[in-house]
Amino acid sequence: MNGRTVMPDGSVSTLCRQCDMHCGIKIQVENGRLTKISGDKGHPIGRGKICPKGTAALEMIYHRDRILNPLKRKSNGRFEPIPYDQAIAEIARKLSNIKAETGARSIGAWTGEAIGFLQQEEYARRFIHALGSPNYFSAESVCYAARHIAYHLVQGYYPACEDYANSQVILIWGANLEITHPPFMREVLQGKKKGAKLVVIDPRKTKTERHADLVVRIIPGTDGALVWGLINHLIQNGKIDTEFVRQHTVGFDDFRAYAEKFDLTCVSRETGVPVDIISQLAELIARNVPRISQYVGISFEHQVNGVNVIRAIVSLGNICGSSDIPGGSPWPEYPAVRSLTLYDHLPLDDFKPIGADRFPLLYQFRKQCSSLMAMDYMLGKGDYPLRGCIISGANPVLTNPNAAKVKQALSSLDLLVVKDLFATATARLAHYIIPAASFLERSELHYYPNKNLAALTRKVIEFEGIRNEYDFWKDLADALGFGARYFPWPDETAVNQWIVEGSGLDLQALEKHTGGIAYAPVRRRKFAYTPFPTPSGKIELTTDVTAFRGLPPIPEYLPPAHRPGRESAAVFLLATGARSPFYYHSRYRNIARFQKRKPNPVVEINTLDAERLKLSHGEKVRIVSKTGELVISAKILKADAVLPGILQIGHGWDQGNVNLLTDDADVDPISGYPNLKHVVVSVEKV
Ligand SMILES: Nc1nc2c(c(=O)[nH]1)N[C@H]1C(S)=C(S)[C@@H](COP(=O)(O)OP(=O)(O)OC[C@H]3O[C@@H](n4cnc5c(=O)[nH]c(N)nc54)[C@H](O)[C@@H]3O)O[C@H]1N2
Ligand SMILES: Nc1nc2c(c(=O)[nH]1)N[C@H]1C(S)=C(S)[C@@H](COP(=O)(O)OP(=O)(O)OC[C@H]3O[C@@H](n4cnc5c(=O)[nH]c(N)nc54)[C@H](O)[C@@H]3O)O[C@H]1N2
Ligand code: SF4
Ligand SMILES: [Mo]
Repeated sequence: MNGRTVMPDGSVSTLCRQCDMHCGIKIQVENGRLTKISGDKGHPIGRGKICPKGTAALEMIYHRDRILNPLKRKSNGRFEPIPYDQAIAEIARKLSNIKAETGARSIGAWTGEAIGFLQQEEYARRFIHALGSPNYFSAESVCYAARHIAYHLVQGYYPACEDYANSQVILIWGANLEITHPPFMREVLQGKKKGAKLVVIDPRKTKTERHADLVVRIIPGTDGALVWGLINHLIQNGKIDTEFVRQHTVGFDDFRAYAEKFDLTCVSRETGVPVDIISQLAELIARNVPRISQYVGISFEHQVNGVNVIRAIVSLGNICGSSDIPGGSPWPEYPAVRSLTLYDHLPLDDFKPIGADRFPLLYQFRKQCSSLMAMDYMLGKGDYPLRGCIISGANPVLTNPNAAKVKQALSSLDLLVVKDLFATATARLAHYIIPAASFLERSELHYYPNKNLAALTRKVIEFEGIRNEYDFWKDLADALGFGARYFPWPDETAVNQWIVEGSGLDLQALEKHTGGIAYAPVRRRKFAYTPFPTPSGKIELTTDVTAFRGLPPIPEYLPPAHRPGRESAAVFLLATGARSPFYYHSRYRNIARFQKRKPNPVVEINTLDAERLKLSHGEKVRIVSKTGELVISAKILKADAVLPGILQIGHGWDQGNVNLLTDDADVDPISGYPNLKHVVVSVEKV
């Protein structure tokens, strides 16, 4: 391995970017090698703790399977190394041809979670936009944007992390923070130490549940009924913050009238949650208003009425008066840094961004094109052809729904370029694979908006010939003739300098203080002197924005189309993608010590269901959905670990891709997000 450290020997402080939490870490440099990684005790995020994924960073960068040379696929399907400059020249020529033949919008750029949501993705957006195409795709077609839309519809902002540490009741809706967001979980436990009660609402037992004071084992897809039941109970018992509601909300009369349908008995019938548990929960909230904080998990984005359920949950917090108060849901502030995107300079909205017609809010709020619809455009079923795509830091063959279609669509492209550290399932379909630089090979700005801190990840190592994200997009722009105009900065440090210029942030200071520098004092109750950033300036308990879908102003509850146990005994509801502590989507499957712990994908099934199917632990089952089928080993769970009739399979496995079963057409009408949590399947023993 030809890595060369760019720091002197000793201990270097920086941020972990093995996931989006950005915990502080320390890396030991010895004789030009990175030898050890550990948590940075002095950093406010992580406080010296590091999770299994974080510990794998060095194994990942020095991995023997890492791609160190650009590769080109030959007509016989094999890949062979080619010089980087030649690869860039060939890719640029092919992009020019596509642009000349069918227009720039026939080309898309796509980034994944590994790239993050700030400047790394902005390079891709800037490039594709400068080329003349509006088609930027990302993992945000299946993650985060739907929740962003929901929060924005109600209150105009997303509270990056609620104030769990000072809360009195913490509600975790369909999420497993202990595994998925360890630093948030630590704040939850801090809150618990000070007396907060923790409620976990999930059809399945999770690690997070171990800390719960109240567990709500709910029928999947019925959370909307529970939220409305709680809203009704609080209103009926006069437990809401009437003054806040009067001054700062719109739509309350209709909101209250709709809630009246949800008395606790009917909610219990709908959700399968015993009345006494619902009453305990309602009373717990009522006693502790307004210091209520909540976390809404990915399970809501991955269901067909997800945006509206999240809107109802956010509204619950708001009528309790927990917006932007200590112990509630903070309204975050961001530094006044510059954006690298070109939306204000080069409007391309008239070029029909893919998905902007069907899912206008995804485009309006996040400037995201629909990656699900991109597949149709690649297959010639769109308004115009999508013929070229550059993917960086994503693995859609394993992470997008309807994997067989994704594979077919990507294989049909005239040009597919994938920039990755490894020859992933997606990279293997590419015409060119470009080696990627990991987070330890670049420097980027990061913000912790719940603490008003800005921080910088530091470049600690470089590998000969591997270009980082900025350099790659700049090289391509140079080859296409628009580099000087749109990518004028010589390197990443110059970009960072440009981003912070005029914001009051100082790059050298950030470099020194990896624990972050405050960009503004933390202020709460901003609504007392600033209107909420919604059209009315108030919390919108009702909105006309969803009328484009023929939806009413209230975020109504929609009973799920299928319920476990209601149909034939062979029909199950499959939840996909519950996170494992070792893996991050498709990542880290090649880390040997993780493989030993969790070598294969499994389907989790309740022992009562297993008995009915005469199934033993480890036996193979065939799972069939409307979209496809999968043969997979069974892992039998205790009767109380999951509701009967519900299955769970993790995503990201090459040798058992659960997205062969998920459907790209079964979507939330507001966000366009796929149903990945409640897939109807049948099961048989093989
Ligand atoms: N280790 C690790 N950490 C990660 C990731 C990873 O891959 N690995 N991925 C990161 C990313 S990008 C994301 S989006 C987050 C996701 O983070 P979380 O939102 O915490 O995701 P999950 O762990 O899948 O937890 C979802 C839970 O929802 C439950 N659930 C399913 N359907 C329903 C329902 O109808 N109602 C309710 N109430 N619950 C339901 C499931 O049983 C499951 O326990 O994790 C992030 N962190
Ligand atoms: N069935 C089902 N599918 C799901 C989900 C689910 O719950 N169920 N969850 C969805 C969610 S929430 C998300 S966020 C998506 C995530 O979807 P993706 O973003 O496609 O997921 P990853 O597997 O994390 O892909 C990251 C890729 O980037 C590479 N990589 C790592 N570091 C770098 C880097 O520094 N630079 C570059 N260029 N590449 C790098 C990795 O090797 C990996 O191949 O998956 C979604 N898919
Ligand atoms: S939670 Fe783990 S992977 Fe994520 S930043 Fe922290 S140490 Fe790294
Ligand atoms: Mo995600």
